[in-house]
Amino acid sequence: MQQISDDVLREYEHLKDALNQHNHRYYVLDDPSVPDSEYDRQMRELQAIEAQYPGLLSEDSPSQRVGGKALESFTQVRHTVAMLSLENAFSDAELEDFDRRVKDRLNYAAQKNPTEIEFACEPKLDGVAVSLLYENGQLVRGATRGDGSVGEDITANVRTIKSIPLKLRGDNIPSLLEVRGEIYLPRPGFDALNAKAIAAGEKTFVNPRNAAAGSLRQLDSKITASRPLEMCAYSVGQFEAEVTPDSHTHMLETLGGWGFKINEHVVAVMGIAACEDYYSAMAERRDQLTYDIDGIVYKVNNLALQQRLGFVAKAPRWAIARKFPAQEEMTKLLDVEFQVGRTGAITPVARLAPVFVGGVTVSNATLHNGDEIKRLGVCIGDTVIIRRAGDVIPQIAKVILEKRPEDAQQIVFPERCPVCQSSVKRAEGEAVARCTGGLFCGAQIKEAIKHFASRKAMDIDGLGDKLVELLVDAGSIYSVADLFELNVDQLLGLERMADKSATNLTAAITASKETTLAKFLYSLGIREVGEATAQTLANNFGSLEAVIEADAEQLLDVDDIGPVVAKHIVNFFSNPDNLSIIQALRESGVNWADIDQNAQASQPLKGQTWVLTGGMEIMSRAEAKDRLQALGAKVAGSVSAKTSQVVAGPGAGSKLTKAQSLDIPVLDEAGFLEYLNRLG
Ligand code: 5U1
Repeated sequence: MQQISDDVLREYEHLKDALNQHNHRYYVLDDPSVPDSEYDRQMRELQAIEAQYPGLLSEDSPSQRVGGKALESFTQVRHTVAMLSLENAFSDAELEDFDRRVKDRLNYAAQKNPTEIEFACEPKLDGVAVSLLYENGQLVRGATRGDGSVGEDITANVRTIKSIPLKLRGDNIPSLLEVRGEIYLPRPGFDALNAKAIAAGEKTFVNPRNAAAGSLRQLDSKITASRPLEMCAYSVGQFEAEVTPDSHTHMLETLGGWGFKINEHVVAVMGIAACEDYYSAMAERRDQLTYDIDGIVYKVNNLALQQRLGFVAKAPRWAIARKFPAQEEMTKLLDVEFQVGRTGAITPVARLAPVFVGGVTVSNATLHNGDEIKRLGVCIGDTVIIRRAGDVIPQIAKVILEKRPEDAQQIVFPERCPVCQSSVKRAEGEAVARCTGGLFCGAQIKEAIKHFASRKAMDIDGLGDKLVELLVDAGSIYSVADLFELNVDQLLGLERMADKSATNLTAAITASKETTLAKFLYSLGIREVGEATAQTLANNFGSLEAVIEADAEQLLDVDDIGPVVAKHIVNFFSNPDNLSIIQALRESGVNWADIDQNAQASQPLKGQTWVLTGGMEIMSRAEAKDRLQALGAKVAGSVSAKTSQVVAGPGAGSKLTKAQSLDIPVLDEAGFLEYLNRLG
């Protein structure tokens, strides 16, 4: 037996605890406590000790998250407490029936002062149900649901999921605990996994649920370890403990204390009407979540009442799932059109038989590029699965080959621009094919003008997409500079343009001449130069002349500007056509105040990241963002431990809750305005 000194043992236990704590903060609380480099250093130290003293290695060591030897097959597991499924409700009326059944069964009508039932409401994550068994705080088994009575042993795989505690934390650790929950793949992880599969020429997953299920079904747990799966706990099976929570929400809090991730949107409400409000609120937020949910689960919150209600067949009488509209549906690909964008990019767009998916009727889906058409192997006439999840545009996730009709047609990518007939070229290493027509291409001209006039660019009120198309088609404008030459008579010649609208539009065009350097740079539509990069350029160079004169080296010196962006900027300003349009714009009176470079040096919010959430009543959100960026701050869309400050207005939701849980300072709008005033 190898001798191990007390010092080594102490250090080993200390490293294990510290790494478990970092994992918990990072994967469960979303609040990293140390930089990755420090985590890696401690992990290497732990592994060095384990290599030197193999006898020390235990299954709850954080080093064991990487996966082990591949299995031959999965063994079966019998669930001591059956894993139940849920009854579904598809309407408010069905939900109200559920409430009535619960009340009838509990004999509510006979009570003197019948109150409403308290329900726990929680999102129904779209993943794979699992059971995790802990004996004296140690994870000893992970199993799939299977048929509810018998599942498969996936212990080696669940060990690799970092939000699953290998050892319970905190006090009052139960002697036996079986936690039930959902293993799921957040959408960013799903997108990255599919992007990797596409790059490697492999098959992609249709949706995050299939990807999570496929990842858990791996006999080689190293593959599971490479997938960014997460797990949220939502109930318990076997339970022998000294603590006895009296409600479902209290049970979830207890599980959270033992180290499990609990969904951030769980709430308890009184009565079924409040459940319906919760459903509507979550349906609105569904697109903003970073993971797929397919409904809301309602549970009678009081555990004693749950017990009284019991089960029917395989479902509890005390719970129900109210489903959301499906995010995937089948439809037919009727045709493919090729659209030409502002930069000449040619995008194939699928025209579909209209289908209701993800809460809206969809009749178009992007096919991205020629590679995507090949990868999907899709033909016109095919039956396809459309997926619409989150804010993203609908996608064709899969072709159902068995349903391919005999007259299905191959999709041929055009060699000439469908608008101007110029040749179509694909630069080496790029997936996108582009029209080479530049400003001779009517489509590129229209898109460039639409972008120029858009709200975040020159913000020309009343100049919508349709009007731009009419103006270009009528030959009234050929470039953005022509906008400033437009007169009321020209506008009145257009379809359905009345006197008042024409006068308003010319006034709006004149008003847009007063702008900022950042907005002007953004409005030029330089490839890869979005709002944030335009602001960075304005902040760093101070004047348009300085940006035009900057060479690649000077651009690369600026934070956040990489070689590709620098190349596009240099190319844009070395094109004489672009320079003459800029000159014409300035001669028409487009102007801004250059940024004082000395003031730049003291940008008081440089290095800070701010998040704006909820409504704003005095200042618009766009204005608030501009002000913050001008003061040097980054404005981010989500709250993390790196956020410096949150501004929360009425209706702020999960971002505010997260900021509070991370102790990030929060200002309301009045406080924010006062703060800006103080900065001057
Ligand atoms: N959020 C949540 N999902 N889900 C699924 N809670 C929940 N509860 C379930 C299931 C099958 O079952 C319990 C009611 C036991």
